[in-house]
Amino acid sequence: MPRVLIIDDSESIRHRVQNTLKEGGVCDEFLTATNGIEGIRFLLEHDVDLILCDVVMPHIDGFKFLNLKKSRRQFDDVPVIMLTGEDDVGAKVRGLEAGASDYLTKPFHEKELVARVRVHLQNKELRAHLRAKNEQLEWLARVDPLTGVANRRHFMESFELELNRAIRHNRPLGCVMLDIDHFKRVNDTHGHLVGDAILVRVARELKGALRGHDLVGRYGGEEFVLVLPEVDTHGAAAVAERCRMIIRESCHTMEDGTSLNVTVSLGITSRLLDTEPSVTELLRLADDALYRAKEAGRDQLQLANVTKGSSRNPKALTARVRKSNDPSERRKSSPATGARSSKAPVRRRTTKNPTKKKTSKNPSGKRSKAPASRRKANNSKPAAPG
Ligand code: GH3
Ligand code: MG
Ligand code: MG
Repeated sequence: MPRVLIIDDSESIRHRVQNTLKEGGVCDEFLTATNGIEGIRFLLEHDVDLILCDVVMPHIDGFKFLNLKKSRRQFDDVPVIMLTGEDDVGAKVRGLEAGASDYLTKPFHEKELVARVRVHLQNKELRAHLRAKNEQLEWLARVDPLTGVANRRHFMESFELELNRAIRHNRPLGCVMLDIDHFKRVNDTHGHLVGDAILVRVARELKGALRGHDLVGRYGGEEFVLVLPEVDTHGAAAVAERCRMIIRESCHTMEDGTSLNVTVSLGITSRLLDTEPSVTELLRLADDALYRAKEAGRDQLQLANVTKGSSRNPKALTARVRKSNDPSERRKSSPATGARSSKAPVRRRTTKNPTKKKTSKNPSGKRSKAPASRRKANNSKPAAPG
């Protein structure tokens, strides 16, 4: 049952209001205060669903009470019905303008009091319901419902914000693109429900392996992207390697008790200091590196080939993206970081089946055209049931 706060300096009115509402069956819990200050104190100390407030009171009157209540946002949703004198139109208008939801003329009619209180309590409940629904919708608009990580749209927005921040403060920003190896086989062999459970587990492991301010987004069906603020390529490779090992070593136990492991391939890049890459460029670099990791045998990470150049012109960056001859970049590809340098000749991306268009996936698993995508590499290993 809702709780009502009655603020009135007249004891007889407080009693009458209380008895009327009790008999009317709209509420059975009451707090009574004799002035605005006492009323605010009760409001701070208790959960209150509705307030009935006299206008003329000693010390803090009804208007001052409304102003005090307005200064605390947490009370915005608690409706106030002002109790005004019969012909005091000015007080009614002033009360409504100061935030009251309604007014009731004294001496009030009992049925009217009950009816108005009931309506305002219902409205309050409806607003609370709407707010909860809105929060749920906002959550759904941001989160991938299967895995609980950011969906692609929200992830891209957050990535953009992080990249702008990194450029503004000239800080590094790591970016890792990760794709589960031979995931189609997992689905084909064990069914989509097992596939879904693996996706959930991989997402959980990624979140667990990262810091609170790192971003994880579901970029496609079985593709995730990590954005790592304050992390350079070397640091991103270390994070990626940790994720690779965690995922590779954890088992999914199936209904029959057997366990299933999956591996992932990862492409790593970062925003180099004094450059202004776009989100699309970083994703493309990470995607290219991921493609090389697939080609080189999967279950590994590869670093993007990128060097610094003039940073202002975004078109210039495309030209700057070339195979790095910088030995330090090559060092980063050494086994010490977990990355294997690909011995395979660098192939231009061509489809095995020329009719199969280059696409990437959305979280529903359906393919859609997108800038970052890759072909399947030739050297396939089965997802090892173990
Ligand atoms: P590769 O190692 O080259 O990445 O091979 P792959 O089999 O992982 O890649 P491919 O692109 O051939 O297949 C990806 C599969 O992921 C196909 C698709 O049905 C599956 N998939 C995408 N989204 C979902 C999902 O939400 N749930 C499940 N169970 N499967 C999904
Ligand atoms: Mg894929
Ligand atoms: Mg895959």
